Amino acid sequence: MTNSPPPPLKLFQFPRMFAIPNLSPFCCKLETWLRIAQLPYEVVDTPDPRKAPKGKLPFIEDGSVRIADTSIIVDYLAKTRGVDLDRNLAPSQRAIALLVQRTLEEHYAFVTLYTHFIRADGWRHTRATFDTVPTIVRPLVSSMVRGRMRKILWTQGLLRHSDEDIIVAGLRDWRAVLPVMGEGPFFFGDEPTGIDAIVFAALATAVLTPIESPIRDFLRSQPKCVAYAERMRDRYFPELAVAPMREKAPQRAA
Ligand SMILES: N[C@@H](CCC(=O)N[C@@H](CS)C(=O)NCC(=O)O)C(=O)O
Repeated sequence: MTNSPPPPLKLFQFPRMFAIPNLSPFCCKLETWLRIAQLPYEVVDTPDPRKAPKGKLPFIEDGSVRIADTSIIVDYLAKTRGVDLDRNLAPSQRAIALLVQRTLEEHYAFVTLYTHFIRADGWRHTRATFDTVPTIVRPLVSSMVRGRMRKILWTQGLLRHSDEDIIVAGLRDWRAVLPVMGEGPFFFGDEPTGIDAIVFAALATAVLTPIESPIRDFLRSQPKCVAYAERMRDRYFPELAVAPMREKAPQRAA
């Protein structure tokens, strides 16, 4: 009797847009983690998160089991597939990784929601997410989703602050994360670990998309950030690699 390999995991996430794995940092994180871990998966495009087990994307299906929340999924895959991307980290590195994760997922992710969905500069680009919705209902659907994001941000608290204060808070996150990030190629040096999926996801939606914000401007002014994001994308998502973005068109020789 031969043991056949388990069927590939199904990854339910928002459809891709722009030249990044996913505009949602959590979907981008999980798909990047799966690629670093070299676990086979199939993507199921899921534009509406309301039917997800916890009402949020991404989630995975493993045979008859559905699991939601990226951190819980990573723990599940560590147990069931024996993959631990952090196995070689020292206790102090594990502590740094958790602090960076909390900064980016429990605070900065809300700033991203704000810059992408609420600020006019960002929304101008993000609204293209709804281009696949039939034209007749598109304005209704996009304003419903934007309204839901506004409600999430108000309940969370961020939206009670001024635009300037929210931007300052987001910049502060990066000013805390960047000094603990190594010079590469990965966050902790030569080997990728779980935190790379998280940092790449947070950076990609800012520096590798056209979605404007003062935070994007700051991150794009840091050569380390752009190089890291492009390197991660080229390595794990070669199908999405494009020519490096330039802030200004190259000058012609006189
Ligand atoms: N803690 C969750 C967060 C997932 C999450 O916030 N997903 C967002 C997209 S980035 C979502 O589905 N939002 C839709 C909504 O709240 O309506 C995880 O790690 O998976």
